[in-house]
Amino acid sequence: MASVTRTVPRGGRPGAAGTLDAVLTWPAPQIPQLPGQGGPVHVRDTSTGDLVVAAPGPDATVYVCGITPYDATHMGHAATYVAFDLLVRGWLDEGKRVRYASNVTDVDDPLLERAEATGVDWRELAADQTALYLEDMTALGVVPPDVYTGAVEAVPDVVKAVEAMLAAGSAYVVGTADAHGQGAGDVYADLSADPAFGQVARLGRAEMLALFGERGGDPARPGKRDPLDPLLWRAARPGEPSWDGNDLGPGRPGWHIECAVIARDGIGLPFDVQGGGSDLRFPHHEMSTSHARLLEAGEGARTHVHTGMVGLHGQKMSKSLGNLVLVSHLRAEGVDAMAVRLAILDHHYASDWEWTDEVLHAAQARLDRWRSAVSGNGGPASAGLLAEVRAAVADDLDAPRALRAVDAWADAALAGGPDAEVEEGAPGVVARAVNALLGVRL
Ligand code: 5CA
Ligand code: ZN
Repeated sequence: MASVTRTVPRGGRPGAAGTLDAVLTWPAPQIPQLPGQGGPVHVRDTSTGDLVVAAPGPDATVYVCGITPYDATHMGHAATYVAFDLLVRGWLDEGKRVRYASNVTDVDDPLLERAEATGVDWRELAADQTALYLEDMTALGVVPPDVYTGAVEAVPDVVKAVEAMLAAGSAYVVGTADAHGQGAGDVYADLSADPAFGQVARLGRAEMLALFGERGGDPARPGKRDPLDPLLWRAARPGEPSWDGNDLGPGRPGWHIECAVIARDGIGLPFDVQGGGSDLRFPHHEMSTSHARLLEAGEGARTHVHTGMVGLHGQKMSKSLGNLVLVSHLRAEGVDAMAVRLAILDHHYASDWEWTDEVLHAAQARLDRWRSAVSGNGGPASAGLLAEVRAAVADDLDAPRALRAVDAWADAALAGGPDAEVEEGAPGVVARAVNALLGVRL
């Protein structure tokens, strides 16, 4: 069994090797109090296309898929986490008790391949990149998850879940040459055990097969009952990290079961919203929702919400392509993280968009303008603006609409003039609203 050490101290840089500080999180931003309360937050459910109330009950639960820490944090990641941060802020403004869980995929093929290619220990790579990510999220003012678990920490619970699926007949073993010990093989989920499979992405079979092959699946693996059946437990191979799998034999967890188990243990099943980028719709969320249904013989996420892809030079920004703009690089260049956040918020979360220098310059100019608009003691009335920003966030997290409203208020504030109506204290209310609801500190 590989010895598992991780060295990410709370909110800081990796410490001396050999110490496991498993409390992965970052400092919570202060969320100012606002007068009144927001209405119910609606989001677009990507499985049905309908606009739905994001959390119908008094508690609001969300699981957002976290990073695979081999190159963090590019603008696509940042946009995705800022989008779900608006959901959390909208819910808090609505008066919900929010429970937010997320993961770090700190054992997976892409991470191990990058570590191998660069000659860095995979644990060190994961710890370094996770630490950078924590700093980036802190700088961007993202509200941290309440439950934040690495795949490594989740291994014992994944093992139990896979054993239960085997016992229930919803999983099976495919033998491997290298496997030894009791399990003696890789374990796959049997998708035919889940009649609801396919309802998240609603794709045809050919498209599912193609995407499964492109995004980490193994449709050509001999011995599977269905080419789409996803891996739950990978038996140990020489040179790969592995953990005690109890009856499964030594190995490591599959990707989709990791998120199903961390969500179940962190916020319980079913939960309100499963979030991530649109690249996770299939197979990842289709599979993890299917696993969740089989684990509890019920429901996984009630609603799926997916962010659009941020591109650079006409292609999806991705670690594998290497066309990245990193938040940490911008920060190192002295770019204000609040300008980065405003650049993201200038796009509706569900649309695909391109990162350009122009986008950032426009955001910097807007930030300067807003800051001067709130610098006085008095300004145009604040109540209408507060209501409009609240309504925009509640309406499928429509950040661009909220930005236009603040722009209009700032224009009026800066125009001033002898006939201008001046409400004492309005700039303070506006600054607090922009901070609490949009996460932009002025
Ligand atoms: N660890 C898995 C999820 S369990 C993973 O997909 N990690 S990731 O590092 O590749 O991506 C982290 C999050 O950022 C995911 O929600 C992913 O959908 C999102 N993401 C990745 N690239 C982009 C992009 N170019 N634009 C928008 N979101 C992106
Ligand atoms: Zn995930």
